[in-house]
Amino acid sequence: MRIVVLTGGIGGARFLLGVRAYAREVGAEVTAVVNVGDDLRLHGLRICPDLDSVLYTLGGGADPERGWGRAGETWTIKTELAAYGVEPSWFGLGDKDIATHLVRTTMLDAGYPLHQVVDALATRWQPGVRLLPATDDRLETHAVVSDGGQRAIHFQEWWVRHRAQLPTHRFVFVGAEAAKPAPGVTEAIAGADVVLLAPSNPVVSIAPILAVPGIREAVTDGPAPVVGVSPIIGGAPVRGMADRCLAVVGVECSAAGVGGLYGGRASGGLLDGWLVAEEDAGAMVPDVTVRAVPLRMTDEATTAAMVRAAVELT
Ligand code: GDP
Ligand code: FO1
Ligand code: CA
Repeated sequence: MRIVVLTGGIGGARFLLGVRAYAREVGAEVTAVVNVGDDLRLHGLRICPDLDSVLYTLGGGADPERGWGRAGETWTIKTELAAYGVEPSWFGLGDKDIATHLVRTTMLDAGYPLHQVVDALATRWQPGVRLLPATDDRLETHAVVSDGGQRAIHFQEWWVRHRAQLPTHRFVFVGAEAAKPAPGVTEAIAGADVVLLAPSNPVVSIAPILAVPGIREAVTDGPAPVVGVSPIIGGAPVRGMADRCLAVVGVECSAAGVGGLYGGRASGGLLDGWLVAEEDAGAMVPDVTVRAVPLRMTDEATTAAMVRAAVELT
């Protein structure tokens, strides 16, 4: 069996631990297509938060409390940069994490495409699943906000600096129209037995992947059933600020709201199946098979059971 997962960072990475465990049980191959809309350049370095969260989590090197960055991190460089008064002071890079950004930036500047850089980093972290960036091309999520006038700011400034609190009109995926799927992405989707949407942020993790021309079409027109997993339980995100992102796009923060945002495949959307938490049993999405199961990713076995339920929904 071949499983393709569309995923963001922390929520997606935890989900992939369960996908990998399930895949080992049944002998399946896993390809994860990872969001790059959060990426930015800082201090001359290219940072890929969602790719790194996935790589570190699957490789056993992620900080379990923060969910981003490395376990056992130190912050000498951050302190030194602050002593120089260098901005942005609101985005902290750890010393160990910086080694990853150095390797990546050196390779990119030497002309390697991002997917080859991911392969090189994966040689160390051995994630046990195939990792593909959604695109090798520049695709950056920006938020159009009002603070005096109307302007667009980078997603990280919106999320980390302003904690998603600014009055926000919309998100723009800068560069998306010209971006191409990274090599292997549409082929993996076309060859999949099931496509899973991780319980990632639908607005700023999954939507930027689908904004790459060709990816949404590969999913909707492909042979594989598509099953999503709700990141919203009992009307709230399990962590993070998906509620604020959903408000920007005018969608109710509920399992049914996010299911409706993705939409049923038979009605021009994406989903054949939608997994919601037991708390949300009874949630309905037109043209979609909805099932309620425990959706808290407390450990790998529970998460693998979620994945099994998702696969068996189709
Ligand atoms: P990010 O890119 O680091 O923000 O991570 P993702 O977009 O991949 O995932 C963020 C989402 O994961 C949030 O909206 C959370 O509600 C969701 N999430 C985190 N933990 C859990 C969990 O245990 N169960 C479910 N269903 N969703 C979760
Ligand atoms: N999140 C923060 O809240 N504060 C930070 O200083 C911060 C630094 C950071 C550095 C590298 C990295 O890969 C991720 C980092 N994050 C930080 C997390 C990240 O900005 C967001 O959680 C994600 O982009 C949302 O998916
Ligand atoms: Ca993200």
